[in-house]
Amino acid sequence: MTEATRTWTPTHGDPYRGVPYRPARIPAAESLARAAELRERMDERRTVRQFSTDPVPEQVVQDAIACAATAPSGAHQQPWTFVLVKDPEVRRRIRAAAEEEERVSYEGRLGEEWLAALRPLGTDEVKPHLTDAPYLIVVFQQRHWLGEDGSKRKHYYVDESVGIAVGMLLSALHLSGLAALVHTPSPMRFLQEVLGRPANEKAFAVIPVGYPADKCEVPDLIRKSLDQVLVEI
Ligand code: IYR
Repeated sequence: MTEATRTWTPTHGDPYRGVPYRPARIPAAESLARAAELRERMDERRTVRQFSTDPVPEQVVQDAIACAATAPSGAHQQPWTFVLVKDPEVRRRIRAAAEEEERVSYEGRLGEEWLAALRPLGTDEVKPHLTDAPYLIVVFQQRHWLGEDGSKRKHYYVDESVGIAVGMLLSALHLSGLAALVHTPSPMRFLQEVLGRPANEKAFAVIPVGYPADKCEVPDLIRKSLDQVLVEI
């Protein structure tokens, strides 16, 4: 019998209550096959900066956000809000504000060392992806819980929690056949204003989502090999 759907409500100081967790064990051979397949598919993911304006099924994006929202989080506080921006006019406003900030950044605010690090990526202050991609997912981190009565409660490991959720979002989008880009305009304060988010939320990233443009190009990058990132002891 399936348990009736229960709705999350803010809790604090409740006693521990355990429930059985008995996922079926996958046979080793099946596990190996799945892992090898997943490794190959994940290696095909590329950050895309040239998007097609073609529409994508909204349900795919909604499902990917639902996947992201299953991420583990500090004290299970789930300190994230995903704003799905579909309105072209709002995307235009975000692009205009982001490009204004980026212009200042690329004209010197970043500094020579940072600009040199970015050179192989070919990025600049022009951000057509913010209006070409049919969706923007703007991820906000909730620095603390804000009750309707204005009461606050501290959130723990917010950066880590939201970072993990964004990783899961990118994986879900990629495995569902969509391209994405983690864009971090700096400063990002304007996003809170444009999207009317409450004071306890801080923008974490803007993620354009869609299909790559027909003429999409990506930088010729090389990933570190497994032995360059894995230390076995
Ligand atoms: N936020 C700027 C600059 C930028 C910074 C890093 I670190 C990147 O990996 C890519 C870009 C921009 O979006 O262009």
